[in-house]
Amino acid sequence: MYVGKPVKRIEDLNFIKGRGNYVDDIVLPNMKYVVFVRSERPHANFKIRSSIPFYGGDIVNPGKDFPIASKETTYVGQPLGAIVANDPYEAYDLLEEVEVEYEDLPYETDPLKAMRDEVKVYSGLESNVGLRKNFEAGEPEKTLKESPVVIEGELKNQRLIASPMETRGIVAWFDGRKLNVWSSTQSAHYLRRNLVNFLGADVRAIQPDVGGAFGSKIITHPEEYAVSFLSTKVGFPLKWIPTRTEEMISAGHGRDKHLSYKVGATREGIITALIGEVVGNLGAPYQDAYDDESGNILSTSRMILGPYLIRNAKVNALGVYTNLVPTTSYRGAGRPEGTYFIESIINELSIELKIDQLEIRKRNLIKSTPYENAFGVTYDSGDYYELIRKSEPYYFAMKRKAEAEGLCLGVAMYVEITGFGPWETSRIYVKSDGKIAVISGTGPHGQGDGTAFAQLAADALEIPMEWVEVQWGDTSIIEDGIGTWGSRTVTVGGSAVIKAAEILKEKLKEVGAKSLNLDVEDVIYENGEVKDKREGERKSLKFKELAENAYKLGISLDVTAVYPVNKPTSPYGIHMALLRLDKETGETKVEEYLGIDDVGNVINPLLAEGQFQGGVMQGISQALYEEATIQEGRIINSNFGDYLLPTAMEAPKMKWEHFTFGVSPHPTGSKGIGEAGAVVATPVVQNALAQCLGRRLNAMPYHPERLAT
Ligand code: MCN
Repeated sequence: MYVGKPVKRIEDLNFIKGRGNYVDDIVLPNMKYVVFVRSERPHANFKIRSSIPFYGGDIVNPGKDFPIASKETTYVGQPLGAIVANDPYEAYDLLEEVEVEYEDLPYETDPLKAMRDEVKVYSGLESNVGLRKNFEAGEPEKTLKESPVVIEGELKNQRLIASPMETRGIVAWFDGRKLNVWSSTQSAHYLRRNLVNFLGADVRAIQPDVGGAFGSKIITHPEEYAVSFLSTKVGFPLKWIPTRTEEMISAGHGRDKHLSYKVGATREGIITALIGEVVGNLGAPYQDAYDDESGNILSTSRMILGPYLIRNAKVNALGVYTNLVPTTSYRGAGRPEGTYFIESIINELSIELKIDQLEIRKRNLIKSTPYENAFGVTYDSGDYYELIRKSEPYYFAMKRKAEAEGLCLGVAMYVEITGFGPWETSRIYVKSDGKIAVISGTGPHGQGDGTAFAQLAADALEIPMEWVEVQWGDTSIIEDGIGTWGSRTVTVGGSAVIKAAEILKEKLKEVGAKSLNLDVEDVIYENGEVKDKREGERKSLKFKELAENAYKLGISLDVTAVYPVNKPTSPYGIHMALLRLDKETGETKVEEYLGIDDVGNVINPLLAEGQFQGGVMQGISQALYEEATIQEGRIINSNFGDYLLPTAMEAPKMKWEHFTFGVSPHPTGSKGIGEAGAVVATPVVQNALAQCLGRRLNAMPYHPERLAT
């Protein structure tokens, strides 16, 4: 059995040996380079004057401002058109040949102001409010009025810039019949579908190695549409790779949500009512970024109830267009914001009512699972009290240490939803020499799911892992697929692998039975062999013989499984940290961090713990370091000198514990962990600071100047 073991990543050897193959490594004969002219104004009408061939919106998308703006620009960094050059250096030099004449229009970057509709962020909009949905359950107004304790306030979850090591990038080559694209994407299949719709051409999309994404490479960005379109026109391959600053001002941003709230409670700290308004900054209108009903803002609003028994609640959710880069999914996509909001609120109650942080959470916890929260989200399985019980020894030890050493202790719980559908695919085929190819419709890009797929396939087929070769990220090797996001890959993609392996086993039995001149009912599949199961019989065929015979018998060992998914599954956990705060200078350092998660079956603890650590670092970073700083409609810290990312120096000592009180209904029994750390670590850190300072905190990131006394 491989599942459950800390098997080392099979993906890494190539990278260690410097054999990674990223988009920028792809060089095709006669390839030329694209660079984009970008808006320097947040909102303006514009005209282009160019002494060289210029491909603007009138060519790429005539009569529309999307994906390339043709008349009206709506954010700084928006692509206004492209030029083509022989090499990247020439391309940037040639930018000088293009002049943009702007006629400025009023702009708005603050969603709370934009929602008043005094300034239209794009002239084609009826209203800047692009999304409005209300969630209500029980009697929130009445209960709030009757509550002995009422707290109210505002919380801001700032705008973040996903900062994968590799920027986006695309190579596009139209070979006369088909468009071939290589893109740094989270899903080759999703990209292919979008390009087919946009161009009406046959498309093969390939995801080479990808140096991280964190959600920012799900949507098809304007540049990907434009370069693909141009390659069908110019007759040679095109490459586009943005600079880091271009990436930071034009790839989809994350978070940027605001909550105003009123919460009622008893004097014992039990929440009786929650009324809130969630306002999400959509940024400039860009359909691809947020046409999904289950998107970020709704997810925040529905998950704001956390793992707590809150039955009287009302949340108005609004998505507001502004003159900033569109926001899109960023690790957690709505669940971190919901968790941040409720965990900040419960922390405030703990400070106000002087109730211990763990105790107040315990008092509010849901009683049992499955549980449907007041806004209709199902928490499928688990034991939330048992989790608290397991966490108590750790918590009290950390509390003693905090008191003894003058450290700040922060706690937060979370429940989230992962493993989204609607389906996923896996294809498995066996070559005549017995080697097995496992292909997934997903698109991992750093998480290590390839290793997990090999473990799952090897276990399901009862064979050594070394026989399995895992592939993904090419629309020509599997009929279709969804992709990697929403911590779905091992649970949904892995379940598709198991399903394909089960289908394959039936085929192998058929081959074995025919080879042994038996009925299928007379054979069993065991340890990679087909055996005669009748009493006293010993005849069997090894895997390699089965593979060879299949070809001779004219039986294909090439199967594809589609695994449908109706409902997400719900991991949950409790995290805590010890933080050192210098009250005089405001300097902070998270010293110790502990996460206790229930993510169902853990397929590979090494991979899962790696995700825990990475996610936690991103969560800590949101609390302490990162923020897209906006001045006069533009982002002024669009480089790694000014936009603070954590390094290994900022990483605390981390410990991860996991328990399986609830398995998911999928064949893997797993729940996702790819986002959990980023979902919960942010409030853990803010809560530690607030507990130490004894006051409410609501505006991250806590750079020293915001904390210094
Ligand atoms: N795993 C496991 N047991 C479980 C759950 C997960 O062993 N019960 C392992 C899996 O085998 C896999 C990893 O943990 O190796 C994450 O699996 P999963 O929770 O299914 O999440 P995904 O693979 O779908 O990853 C998506 C998630 C998201 S949404 C973002 S954003 C994110 C993240 O993963 N972006 C990342 N982690 C990232 N890690 C890297 N290096 N780069 C990114 O861009």
